[in-house]
This record gives sequence, structure tokens and C-alpha cells, in this order.
Amino acid sequence: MKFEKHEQDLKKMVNQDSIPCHVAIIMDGNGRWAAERGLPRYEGHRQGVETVRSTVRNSNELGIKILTLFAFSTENWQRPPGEVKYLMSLPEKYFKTELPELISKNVRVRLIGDESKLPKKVQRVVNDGAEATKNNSGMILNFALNYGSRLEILMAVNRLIDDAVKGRIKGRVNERLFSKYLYTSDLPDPDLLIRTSGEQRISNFLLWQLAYSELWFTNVYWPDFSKVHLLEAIYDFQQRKRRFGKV
Ligand code: V0D
Repeated sequence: MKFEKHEQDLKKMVNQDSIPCHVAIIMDGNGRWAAERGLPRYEGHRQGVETVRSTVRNSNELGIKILTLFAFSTENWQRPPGEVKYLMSLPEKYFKTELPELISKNVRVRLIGDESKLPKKVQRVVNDGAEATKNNSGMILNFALNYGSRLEILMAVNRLIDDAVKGRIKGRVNERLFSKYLYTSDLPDPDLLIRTSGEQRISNFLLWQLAYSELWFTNVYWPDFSKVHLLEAIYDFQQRKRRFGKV
């Protein structure tokens, strides 16, 4: 089969010793995937969850240490109420089938974003998922839920001010200290950002953390994103020279 061969070729081309440590993904294009098939948007989201399942499995098998997935942005509340309601049912749907496998594969689930604005039920479901996996020491699966990067930075600034007023900050604020106030305080910055569906924007995702990340875009809609595309992104990443501003 042609498809199979492409995956086998890519597997040989990818250098197993320089897999990006932290991969972040903007999972875009569920709606357009559905529209092209004459299906309601929620069918695209339903298929999108399947792609989350396979991408988590593939990332873990490839040795990615941290996978951050942009599941719901602070702007997504502006979608039609029925669509928001369906999206809010997805974490539970995901954990119902995946939690046993996440536990057996030593995956640790975490959340970034402003949880407090999520429906109580969703808060409970995602916190239970995080709680059930908190002692796992393998891949970190980081879901960005009600996440917006400018708000994250403002929250950090305000918490810094609070600490400064209390006299808890010695000297000037540097990058290292500032990073400690972000949701990603204990995580390294992403090495690679993937965005599906042809848009080439950051869209208020990890603005601080993506300062030196390699960006990789594909026209493929999220529901069609497969192991081949993940391998392609990693292969391209490995061909780039990362200089971090140096020569
Ligand atoms: C729809 C494509 C998994 C993007 C992927 C609430 C939009 C499928 C989760 C999930 C969504 C989130 C947290 C968690 C476990 C699973 C998810 C949402 C949307 C928005 F702890 N997929 N997924 N959450 N989609």
C-alpha cells in the first residue's frame, strides 16, 4: 500500500535521537472538514476527538515528552450555544474511553487556561482526569481549555504585582521569574508548533512560550491529521537549524 510505505519511509527518515521534547498543536478545521462532507459541525468535532486519541498514542510512541493541545480558546465562547454545549461534552467523552489507556501508558494529564469559567461538570471531569494520572511519570498531555495567551500574561503580571506589593520580589523581573507566573511555569517552551487547516497564525496561543519555537503548518484538516503528518512535521523540524537568535 502506498500510504503505508510513506509512513515506513518517514519513520526511517526521522532521527529518533532528536525528537522534539515539547510539541504544541492548534487543532483547526473540524468545521470545514464537516462542511465539505455536508455534515453538521459537531460531526467534525466528534471526528476531532478521534484524532486526539490517535495523536496522543502516536506522540507517546514517538517519545514526545510533552504534548500541548489547544482544545478551547477564550474566544470560542462566541460560537453558537449548541456547539459550545457539544464541545463541553468532549472531555468526558474522551476520558470515558481513554483514561484506562492513559493510566496504563503512564501519561499525565494536565490543564492550562482559566478553568473557573468552565461549567462545574466540566471542571470536575477534567480535574478527575488530572487527579487520576497525577503520579504518572511519562508523557505530559496538556490540554489548553478556556485558554487565551494575552489573558495568561495579564494574570501573570497581576500576580507579580501582588507578590511585589507583599515584598516577595527581590530586584528586577527577568524572563526566568516571569515564566514562573504563567500556566506553563514548570514546563519547557514548545520546540515545535503545529497548526492544521491552512491558517498561518498563532491566534493568541502561548505567545510568550512560542518565542523560539519552530512553526509548522499544514492544509490538512484536524480530523484528517494522521501519523504521517506528525512524522512529516517532526522530520521538517529536524531539518531546520535552530539558532535562538545566535549566528
Ligand atoms: C474539539 C479538536 C479533547 C478541537 C479536538 C472542551 C475541538 C476535539 C478534549 C479534552 C475538543 C479536553 C480536556 C480534557 C480531556 C479532553 C477536548 C474540547 C474540544 C473543548 F481534560 N478533545 N476536545 N475538549 N475537541
